[in-house]
Amino acid sequence: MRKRFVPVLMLLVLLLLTGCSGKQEPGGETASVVVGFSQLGAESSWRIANTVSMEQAAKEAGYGLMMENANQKQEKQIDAIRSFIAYRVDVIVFSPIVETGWDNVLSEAKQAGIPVILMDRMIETQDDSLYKAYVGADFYAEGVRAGEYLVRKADALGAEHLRIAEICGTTDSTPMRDRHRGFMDVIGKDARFTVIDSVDGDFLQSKGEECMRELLEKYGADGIDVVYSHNDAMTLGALNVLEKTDAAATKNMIIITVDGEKDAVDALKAGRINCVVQCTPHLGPSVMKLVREMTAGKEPPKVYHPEEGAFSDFDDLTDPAVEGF
Ligand code: GZL
Repeated sequence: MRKRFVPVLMLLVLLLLTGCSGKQEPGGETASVVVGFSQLGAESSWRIANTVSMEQAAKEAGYGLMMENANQKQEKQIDAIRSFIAYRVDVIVFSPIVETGWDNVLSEAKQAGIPVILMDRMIETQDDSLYKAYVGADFYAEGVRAGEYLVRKADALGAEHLRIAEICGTTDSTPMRDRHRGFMDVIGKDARFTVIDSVDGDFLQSKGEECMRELLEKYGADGIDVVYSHNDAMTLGALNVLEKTDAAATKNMIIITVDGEKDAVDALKAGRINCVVQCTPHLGPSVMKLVREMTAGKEPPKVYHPEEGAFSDFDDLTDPAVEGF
């Protein structure tokens, strides 16, 4: 029997045992609302904080949460969504690891009458009726903030030419595409900046280290003036390599990162990083508020972006507001 049918079969048996009426939570109590949540993985501190936020918010709302972790595999997310449909959850929430390849399974959810909330990342589709709402960052704005910081820094330094190495997140994911696009729209026409390379770090600290080794082999520490990295995990990995290789050269580099986890903000305060663009992982309460509205028959807003900003070496870093998650 093909692997994919086993989870569905198990759920169908569970359904029969529970008399197909209310949805039994693992603990046996009946939850008023059950949310099926496909989380894409556990690749970074951001993702782990995001999972905790969802679990806590579901608990506080009194909702059952069926969470499946896909460990960075899109096909596992698709299988999880199919099992949520078989279980007849009330709402499906998922963070799509990449933007494409979702129409079929989301059409199945739509046919089953189960609303879908996209959390954290978007999908590319011609049919936006396949999802009810998107809750997550405006990644383009995050890229713009990174670019605007660099322009301000170049102005302050009187820099005539800066060579930029970009370490990108998971290819074809929304944060990777839009953090790049927003950044390039700010610096791309400014002759002072040259992006010498864009490499794929997949949002992983280990790959951030690998990328940095390759960049140093290719350009040398003296050949790189700016590192723009799409998340803190990759940045901290890259910094480990940079500081071991050429601490002096690293000191003169401009390091820009995105997420705002505690270790990155601490590195900003220690002068190891120059700018931290915020991207909050605490999306659980906003998601559960939407679930509450939708299960009460209200039409939710199609897009919800949390408030976000940035910290940098232009700020008073002793201000208690300068903190990471
Ligand atoms: C952003 C999120 C990204 C983070 C990374 O909302 O999708 O994925 O920036 C995480 O840390 O891996």
